[in-house]
Amino acid sequence: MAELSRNEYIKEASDYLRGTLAEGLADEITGGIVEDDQQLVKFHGMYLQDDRDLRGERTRKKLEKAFAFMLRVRISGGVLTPRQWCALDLVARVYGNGTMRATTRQTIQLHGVIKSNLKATLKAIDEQLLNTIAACGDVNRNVMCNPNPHQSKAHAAALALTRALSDHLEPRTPAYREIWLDGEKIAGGEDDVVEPIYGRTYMPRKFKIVVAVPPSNDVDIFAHDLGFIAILDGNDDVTGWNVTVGGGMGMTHGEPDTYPRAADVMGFCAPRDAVAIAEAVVTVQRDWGDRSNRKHARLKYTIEDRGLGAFRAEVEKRAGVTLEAPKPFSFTSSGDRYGWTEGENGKSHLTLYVENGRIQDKAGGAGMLTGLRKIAEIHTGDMRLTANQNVIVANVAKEDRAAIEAIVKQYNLVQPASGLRRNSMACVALPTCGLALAECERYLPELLDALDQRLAAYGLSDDDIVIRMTGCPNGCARPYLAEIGLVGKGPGRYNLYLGAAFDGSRLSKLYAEDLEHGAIIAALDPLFAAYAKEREPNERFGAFVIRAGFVARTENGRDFHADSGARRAA
Ligand code: SRM
Ligand code: SF4
Repeated sequence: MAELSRNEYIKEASDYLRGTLAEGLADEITGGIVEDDQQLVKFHGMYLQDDRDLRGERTRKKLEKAFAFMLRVRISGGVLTPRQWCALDLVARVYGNGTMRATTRQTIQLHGVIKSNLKATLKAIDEQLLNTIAACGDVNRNVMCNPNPHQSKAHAAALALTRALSDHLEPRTPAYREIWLDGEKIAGGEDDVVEPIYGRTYMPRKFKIVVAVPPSNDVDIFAHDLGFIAILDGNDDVTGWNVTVGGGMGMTHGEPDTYPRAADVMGFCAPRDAVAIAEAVVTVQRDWGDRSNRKHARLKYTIEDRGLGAFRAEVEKRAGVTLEAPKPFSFTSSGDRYGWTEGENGKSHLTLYVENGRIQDKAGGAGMLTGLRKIAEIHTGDMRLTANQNVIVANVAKEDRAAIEAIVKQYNLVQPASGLRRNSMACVALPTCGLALAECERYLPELLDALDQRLAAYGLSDDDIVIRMTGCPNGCARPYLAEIGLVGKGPGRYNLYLGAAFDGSRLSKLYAEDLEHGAIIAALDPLFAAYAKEREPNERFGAFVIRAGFVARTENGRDFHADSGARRAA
């Protein structure tokens, strides 16, 4: 048997995720924590990071790196009360870097929290009945679901399942309360008592679940380890769930054994069986997943290696449920609906665009941080985070609408001008992400300015085209499911992927490598020109580039690295 990865030993020896975190927290000599604890702290929803903009200068001055922690809150389905919103906003301003980061998984990240402020931050979060447990680490992460409140009946069922899955699969170790909230120390215990689902070595790797309500695929169901697609009857009641397994984005440049994969639809289950199916999928992956090679440890590789049939049979056996054949469903888009929508419950909902998810006040620009706080201070409904890094002011009472509209105007919470920008996402990357190879969040707006000009020249400004960028191939903004995907290769250089489906159901393919700013525009410009001239009615950009022969179709993850081979002669 292959040697276990180092993380497996760290987990095994950690006494259910305690490690030496408490001691490390008390050590005032360094702003960091020891290496093994850096792995364990992820299970508590935190990453040790350093400001990469300051690395060179601090090394020259022989100073320790500018360490600070990133905290990720666990927010099932992305739903927060206005009070919780205000509390997170305050924590971000007092202990963080003064911004809130809406993530691609419907959570809020706080960056820049120094070690000595960690406990105070986590206490403030706990006071709002929120926590950061399992927001990162080899466990089930934040469970996502479609936040569209205008479909309230179906959404209510999706959110209820989301919360049930999140609660059921939350780690049970008392370590979090003990270390961060001065909880009582509860010693020892057998695996089946302390962690009945995970055991002491938890999952082989991160695990992600989403719930989608067609026709919206805004959670990108095919990008995740496990998914549930609501199957509705004529009254919008959920009759059951199609179960998807084996999606994932992460890959490494130059290593074709790693690849993004679109999830398979494994079967259909009744509403009462969904949690049991989820637990069985988790435990099969717990036992079958690769614990020696972390690059091969996601469920997508287990399914590739063992086959979907064998995996399904084991899940059915463990859950005591026979899955039915998948039911028909149809998605139309993976984006958000901006602006006001009217709900079935007589309330209104306002979806606001957040540039790359960064909620901040900009000098002379949009006052997103203050504006959203002002809204939350008077709002009686809820605040919802979308999987596209945007925010919905949901369930607005009729009498509050005018006041909220006035705040939107006052703080310039404007809607994006172009169809490309409406459908854009960028990951965090520099300066906080330790894995970034190129700029992302700080660069995409500039690139969009240039691309918008080209689109305007061809009369395409209003066309919805999905573009996503990441600073490395890990795929945090799900770029391989974007019609235009840009993936950091090195400083100022990106690989260009094309041909994914607008509804998120098909992966893209590599079109060109190592492009700098001018080369990206030069590569896309003729495609925009051809699209404007030659597209068929209602044909999406991702479909057009395949039909027109610019790029080959990707059937699944296995052929992702195959030569696109279809580039059209000029
Ligand atoms: Fe991610 C690692 C940020 C969603 C795939 N991701 C990281 C880290 C923690 C870097 C690290 O390990 O040191 C990044 C922290 C940056 C920072 O400074 O904040 C990071 N990931 C993010 C966020 C904040 C991107 C964003 O701009 O919104 C997203 C937070 C989600 C959340 O709230 O939980 C985020 N990451 C994703 C997604 C999208 C999704 O889940 O829908 C993916 C692709 C889906 C998937 O998991 O396959 C994703 N992140 C990764 C990977 C590659 C995993 C793999 O299987 O290979 C890594 C690297 C790793 O795990 O080793 C990673
Ligand atoms: Fe960092 Fe890469 Fe994820 Fe971007 S995609 S946040 S650069 S790990």
